[in-house]
Amino acid sequence: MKEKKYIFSGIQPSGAIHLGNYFGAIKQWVELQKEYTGIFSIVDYHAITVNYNPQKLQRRILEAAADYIAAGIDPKKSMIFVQSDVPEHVELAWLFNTIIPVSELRRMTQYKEKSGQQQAASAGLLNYPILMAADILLYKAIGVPVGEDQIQHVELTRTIARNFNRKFGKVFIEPSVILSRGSRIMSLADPKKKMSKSLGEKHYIALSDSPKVMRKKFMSAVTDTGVTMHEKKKSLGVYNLFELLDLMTDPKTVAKFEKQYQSGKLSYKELKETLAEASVRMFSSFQEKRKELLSDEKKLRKILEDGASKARKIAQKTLHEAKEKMGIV
Ligand code: AQP
Repeated sequence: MKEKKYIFSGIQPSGAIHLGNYFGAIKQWVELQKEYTGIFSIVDYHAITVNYNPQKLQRRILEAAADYIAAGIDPKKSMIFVQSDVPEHVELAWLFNTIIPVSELRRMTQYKEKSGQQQAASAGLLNYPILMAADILLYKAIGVPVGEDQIQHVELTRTIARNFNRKFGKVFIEPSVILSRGSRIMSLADPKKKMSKSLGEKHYIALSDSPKVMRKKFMSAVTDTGVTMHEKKKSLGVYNLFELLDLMTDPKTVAKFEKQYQSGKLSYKELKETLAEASVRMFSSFQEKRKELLSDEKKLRKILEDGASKARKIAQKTLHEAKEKMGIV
């Protein structure tokens, strides 16, 4: 029998899913599930490593589940589950805590950036990449489809797998990063920064934003940042809008605006309107589907429970192997 190959990825239920999450992660999950068994988690234990609102967490989890499915993740082909429903993730993370030097964690870019925004960064924020390594390695996933910002964490995951296998015997597979075309979408309001939920509303387009909001956000997108992309000579803001144009429209439209740009006659208004219309069109059926899914909370919860029970079977087996090698069982 042909052995099943898993890919693993996740999104934090820390806010509305945006164009960065979509093009960097979810869009490629949908394509990859044709070839692999996808294991797609809603990583709530990651989301609580920074300040968050406990009253909103359950709603955000349900919304993320609806987002995954409405975007095209098929619960019959892939496992969709909430990370905290599979406690093996934290148990394996603890085992990994014992084999990774603190210095490796301190040099992580995400830790440096996020700890700078917190009054007192939690140990959870420092240990975030260990939990992420456990998320991936529990399933012996061969690939991790993520955005560019997560490359460093996947590399650390590979290091953890290698260190463990060398020290205790082979259990884990070193996974590869799978990157898509839109692996680094920048903020609309501050294109020097990556588009991110935590930056605030005006920085991102949520897939669930109303057409009115999408138009407003695109029309206010910053274009002149005074900083140019070295090779392309476009400012960071314009470069980012062209990236989105490439992802959301057709080659003819891109060529038209490139021509305008090259001749120094780019109409920012027309470019932004084209982008706004393209994103309204691209996510209109997604939004209908999402609304429908959210109207049946029980059904969504059942999908998450089923996903967790399938994932747990795999997770328990791997955790047992790791504990055996470590002399714990
Ligand atoms: N701007 C982006 N461009 C491309 N990919 C992106 N991803 C995130 N932002 C971009 C990818 O989306 C997946 C889920 O990431 P996450 O839930 O960890 O989100 P994040 O990176 O934490 O996103 P935010 O919006 O920045 O959340 P907050 O602000 O709460 O931390 C990952 O594969 C990520 O690479």
